[in-house]
Amino acid sequence: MSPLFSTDPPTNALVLSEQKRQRETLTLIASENYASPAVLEAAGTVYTNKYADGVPGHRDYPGCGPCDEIEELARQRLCALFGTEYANVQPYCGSIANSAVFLATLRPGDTLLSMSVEDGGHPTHGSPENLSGRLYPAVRYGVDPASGLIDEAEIAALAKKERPKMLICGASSYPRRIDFRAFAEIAGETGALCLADIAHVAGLIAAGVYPSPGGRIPLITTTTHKTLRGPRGGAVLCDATYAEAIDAAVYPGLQGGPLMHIIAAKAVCFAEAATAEFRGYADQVLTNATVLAKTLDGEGIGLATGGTDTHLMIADLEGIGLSGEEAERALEAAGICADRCPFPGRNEDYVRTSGIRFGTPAATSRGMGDEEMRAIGHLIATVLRKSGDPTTLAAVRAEVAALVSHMQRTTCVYLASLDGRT
Ligand code: DSN
Repeated sequence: MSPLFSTDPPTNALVLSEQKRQRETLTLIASENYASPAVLEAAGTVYTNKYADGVPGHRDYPGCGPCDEIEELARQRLCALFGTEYANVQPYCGSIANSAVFLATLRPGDTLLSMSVEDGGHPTHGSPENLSGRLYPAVRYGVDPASGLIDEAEIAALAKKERPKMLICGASSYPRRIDFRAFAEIAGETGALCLADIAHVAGLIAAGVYPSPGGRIPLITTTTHKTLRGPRGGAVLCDATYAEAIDAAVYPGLQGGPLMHIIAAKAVCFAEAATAEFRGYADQVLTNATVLAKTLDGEGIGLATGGTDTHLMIADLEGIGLSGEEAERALEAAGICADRCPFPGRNEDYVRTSGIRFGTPAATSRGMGDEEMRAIGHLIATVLRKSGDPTTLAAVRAEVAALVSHMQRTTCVYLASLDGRT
């Protein structure tokens, strides 16, 4: 009997219930993944008991020797992974990492130039509903409505006109490569600071299958749990000149004590991401996305930009006559988790969208490859076409359950780490 079961049966039951959900359904949410058993183990260690406010060597509490060492290890591994001079691994999440960069480098009223949420950007890049947009007025760029692509010439013209203090690149729903070199040049020509938020593609960059902003863009933020496949959390990477200001912005600027157990898990994640096995994984994430996109295309389902060269794609629901919410609900009923999103270039909000986002990082962690992606593409098409037919949804759910159970037995070590719990 586990300690959790004997102490708190209701919570234990809910953990098992989430484990069952994760095992029996297919996750195509582009920002989700499965942390490895080693990452989960590190996240559950006694480091959770320790206060270590400050940075290694300069803490506000005694007894921080092992904390200093584990944080230094994580920092150095992260710098090596992305080729940057400095890193702060304390941010609790990506939003805090972005806020730390703003706090370290901007004053309230300074303007941002960033991608609009409607076209795939992130709310913490200056949306009016987010603190970032309240403190730092944002001018937004989008994608070309016809091609769905970021238009660097348009951004250069906007930057020249608006003279923002900071230019941000990075997105939550953009299926193509971001030209970090072009963003660095625009920032250089217009005197703007440049921030690359690589939360979505960090694992792909670490594996060398996606271009890196390292060495070009002086301020980089990321999360650690998406393609990077670590614990939930954030980090800032930067040139050494920003190190002190970033540290002070994270603590005491925005946070209290760092989550040392999560920093330990980040250290494990950064070591895993430096392996040949991880490079193979990232390569397969991209192959799987291409195969899934081609299958959807073959089924007559349109995709933003016509496809993908990342881990994600955005399907167009307009021709099918479904809203994003309706598609999301039907897919969930069929055992497939994918999230609705505004279709780029249509100026939609989240109330009624005509896009749905599919990503392959989690499915690839379960050992799925080309064959499974083709099968999944056909199942998605069936669900979208017959979303109102409960019999079809139940039949697809059974097929999905069989597929994920097969993968579970044959390849996936990730969800297996929870086996044996009662
Ligand atoms: N919420 C994340 C996503 O789903 O893309 C971004 O932070």
